[in-house]
Amino acid sequence: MRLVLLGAPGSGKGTQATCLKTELGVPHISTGDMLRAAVAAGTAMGLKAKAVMDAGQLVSDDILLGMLGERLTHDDAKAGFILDGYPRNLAQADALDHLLAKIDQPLDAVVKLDVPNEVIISRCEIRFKAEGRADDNPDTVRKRLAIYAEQTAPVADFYARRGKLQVVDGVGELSEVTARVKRALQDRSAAVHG
Ligand code: B4P
Repeated sequence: MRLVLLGAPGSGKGTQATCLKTELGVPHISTGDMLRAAVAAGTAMGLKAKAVMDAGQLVSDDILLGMLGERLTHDDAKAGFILDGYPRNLAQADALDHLLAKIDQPLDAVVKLDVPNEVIISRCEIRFKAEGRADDNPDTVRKRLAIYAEQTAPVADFYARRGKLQVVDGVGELSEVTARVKRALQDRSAAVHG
């Protein structure tokens, strides 16, 4: 299963990927986690990315594509993956298409988690108080939501035009949302395989 989870920052992509990865038997590849690991390791790329992330902006497409291309060569990704946080703009969506065509591993499904902005702001505020992630402070979350609306929302249309997009209500108990995503994947599989 090669799955992309789309959704605004704080919509629960990472949370749902963690719930789904064992069941689907594929790794959870989060570009946000990879960038935070690079920041924590103090690499040159991490230091460059930190300021951008703390300000709620997107890190450069070149850095992301290099990082993701390398990650997809790992053995565990041969069986598929749940991609969380990528693509975040149309250039990244295009780059992903080319990358996957080159390794002959097209996407099976794209699921978007739909969550209203006010719910997102309150979720991130809770995490900000608990974990102190700089990009979770309410002003930065609003900035991230604006960037999402401008740059990432068109990615959903990109996949809708290819007949790959499914939209799932991301509000509710974690297990409820997981069940909705699983149902969407089953529907998709039934539609493709009959
Ligand atoms: P991410 O790490 O991707 O952002 P995130 O806000 O953590 O998103 P996610 O949707 O995974 O939310 P989560 O499950 O954690 O990106 C961080 C930054 O990295 C970006 O701003 C950017 O700078 C950079 N970056 C990453 N990818 C990039 C790319 N491709 N290009 C350029 N830059 C990139 O959930 C959020 C909170 O809600 C959690 O506290 C969770 O517990 C809670 N929650 C989840 N589901 C819930 C539910 N059903 N009910 C109640 N609470 C819930």
